[in-house]
Amino acid sequence: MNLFRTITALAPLGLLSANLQAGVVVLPGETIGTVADAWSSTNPGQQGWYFGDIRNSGTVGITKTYDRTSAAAAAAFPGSQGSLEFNLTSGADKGGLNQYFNSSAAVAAFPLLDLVGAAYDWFRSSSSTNSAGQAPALFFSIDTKTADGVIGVKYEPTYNGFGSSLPTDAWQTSTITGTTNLWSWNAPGRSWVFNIALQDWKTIYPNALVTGMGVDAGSGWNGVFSGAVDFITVDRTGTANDLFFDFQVADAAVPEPGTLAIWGTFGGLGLIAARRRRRGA
Ligand SMILES: [Ca+2]
Ligand SMILES: [Ca+2]
Repeated sequence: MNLFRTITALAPLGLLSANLQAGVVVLPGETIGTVADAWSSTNPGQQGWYFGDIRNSGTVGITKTYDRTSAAAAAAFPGSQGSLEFNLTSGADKGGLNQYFNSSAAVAAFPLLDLVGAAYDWFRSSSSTNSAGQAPALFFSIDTKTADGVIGVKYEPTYNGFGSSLPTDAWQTSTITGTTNLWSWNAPGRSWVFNIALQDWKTIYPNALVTGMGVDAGSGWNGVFSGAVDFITVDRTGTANDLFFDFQVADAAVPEPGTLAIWGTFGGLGLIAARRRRRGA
């Protein structure tokens, strides 16, 4: 777990960036999108991601503890493993991985109306002692372009068919579509409402821009949580603008900070379908 502590210790963004960028690999073999989206091929960096809102003893890092490796990653980098691991020691802990979409970022802000959906895989270890309905969530930051300002909307499995006792010790896929509920913690007049779907937010804020996204866990949770996230997909209008991120440690050797890798690349929704086909096989 030295790697984990190292990542935690890098919390000041500058250090984190420097170390992550040193080992970044752009995952070849998957579909690269339009030129506008192909930033990863010329500016691999950390793919726009940064660790955010890590509180108290919470730790978040790209580790091999809960491996999730796409077929393309396995083919391109034999032996590589990894996912984004979360470890929270108490209800006061929190941790996340975020990125902003803006004109200077890896991905530019885009109209909410162009957000078709998203998907991510998450893992809850049975060693977790927090509420059985809690797992890492996926959220979007939205500039409403109204007096309501910037809000956040969040997907949580428990509010979308996974119930109050989530599966443990096995990777799960959550898929967000137009009818998926996304709750907001700060939308004026609509916060802490759990039945507002993505398509409803588009109706409420038709001129809004999606200005960022992230995955997070904790804050207000009780007990210990151990789990992970991987395979984040964002489905945008058209087939060339979709995003896919596979968090990997670059090689099979014990990694040092300089070898940390975060892989991001772009593919169509075919990736989701392909994954499902493979799982179903
Ligand atoms: Ca699409
Ligand atoms: Ca991975």
